[in-house]
Amino acid sequence: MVPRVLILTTFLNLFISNGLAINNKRFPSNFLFGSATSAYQVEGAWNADGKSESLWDRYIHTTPGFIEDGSTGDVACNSYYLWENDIAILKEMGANHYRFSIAWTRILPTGRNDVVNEKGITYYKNLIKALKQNNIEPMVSMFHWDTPQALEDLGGFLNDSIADWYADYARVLYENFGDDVKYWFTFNEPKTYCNGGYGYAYDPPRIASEGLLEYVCAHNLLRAHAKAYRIYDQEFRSKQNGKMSIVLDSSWFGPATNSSEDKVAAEQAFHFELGWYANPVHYGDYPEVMKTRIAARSAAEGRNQSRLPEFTEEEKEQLKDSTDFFAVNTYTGSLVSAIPEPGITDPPSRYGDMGVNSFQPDEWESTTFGWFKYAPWGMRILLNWIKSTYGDPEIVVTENGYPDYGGLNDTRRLDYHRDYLSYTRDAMDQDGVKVFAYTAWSLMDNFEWFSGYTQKFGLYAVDFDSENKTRTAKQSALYFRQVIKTKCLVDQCVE
Ligand code: PNW
Repeated sequence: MVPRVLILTTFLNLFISNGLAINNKRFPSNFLFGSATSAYQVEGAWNADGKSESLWDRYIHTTPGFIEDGSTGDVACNSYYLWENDIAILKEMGANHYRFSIAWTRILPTGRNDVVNEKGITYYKNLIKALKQNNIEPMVSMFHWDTPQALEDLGGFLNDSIADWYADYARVLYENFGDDVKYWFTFNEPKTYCNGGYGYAYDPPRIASEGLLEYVCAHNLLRAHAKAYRIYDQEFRSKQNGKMSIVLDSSWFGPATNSSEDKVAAEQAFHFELGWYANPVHYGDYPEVMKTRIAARSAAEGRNQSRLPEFTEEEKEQLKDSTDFFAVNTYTGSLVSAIPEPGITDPPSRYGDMGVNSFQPDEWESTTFGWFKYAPWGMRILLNWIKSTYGDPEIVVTENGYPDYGGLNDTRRLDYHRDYLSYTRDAMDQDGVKVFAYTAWSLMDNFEWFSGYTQKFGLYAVDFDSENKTRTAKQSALYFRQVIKTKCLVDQCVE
């Protein structure tokens, strides 16, 4: 049961918002509101029923001090066993869709398609069927950072062959789940994955000699995406009628001043952060500014070729227009200023390549996360940038959410979702941006990567000490339920 006082404060909150006038125009009736999780963060059962080790399982079990509270995702929300409880809270909220991810290691324990693990298939089949029965549209991420360790042993995303391994995996997913899945995502947040997985800590001497391995990871991941997309297109789309995209994460970037230099700098930041992935999947290649800058800096470092890999003509063809809509995760933003050309460093850096300075002003409200300040007005900037740069695509916000240290009375999370939704509604209404879905990260508190269980993003709290990992609605969930029901952010909307 929901305490009365929570309900009361929820509604009082609708009127107060740090002076921001919340958009009172009702969302279109076919607009989708939903919530998201990912396999490693919620499932637990890390070695149950034929699942093999992922890179996260291996690293977390062998690297003390890696996670802030020394925890693991071994059990997490135990959703592998308690998925019906997840459906129950989605229903309670009235969610239109649920974005979750499939663990590659549950489906293909060797990483390759020589063995298909039927128990893994059954798990996701049950989940997908139950979602459909409850009118909750499954939005399925095929990969949310949990690479099979067997493939990581072969170099993971630094190995060109990952594109074929991934394509084989994708085919198994379409074959088994494709009849019921209308929204597919090949990858979640490649930028954050490639940086976290193959950034500086990975192998400094190798980075010094070969250049940034993040670029190599990105390159192979994009090749994998294109292959998976073409397989769907050629072999499955006509029967299954789904749509596919890749989930890209980006902050918004605004010029620090009105100077034309700072405006160019902000544009450059967008291209290096979002265009890096978005340009290839729309136009078949990296942004011009990345190609020129990295080539020039590579030459200045004395290399005889650019550190940014090149796509073959065939790959460019495959990549071009390889999404059916735009999927974006966003949490925060930065201001950007022009700076003198950064000096050449050894090893090279993405900061030097990007060649601008981005920062979050002190006066912006902080959250519990260092990288992340509360800056909702930028939602409109980000959505407009996507619209104008990528030919006015349909857009789904696949993640947006707010971290705190827990508690049911999560006023600031409620504000956050409402404020971001308000600017989303502004962008739709006033700028004609075609947003068709919004997904709150996360459905429930879960294993928050390096922060373990210290940082919470959930609309529902999870009692990790209880047998059933009891899920309880927070104030933000109650608000979200109201929004879903009324398609309205305030208590009275205009049509
Ligand atoms: C996303 N950053 O990751 C992920 O998709 C989720 O799995 C995660 O739980 C959520 O955001 C909250 O952290 C990001 O440092 C993590 O810029 C870090 C960054 C961006 C995205």
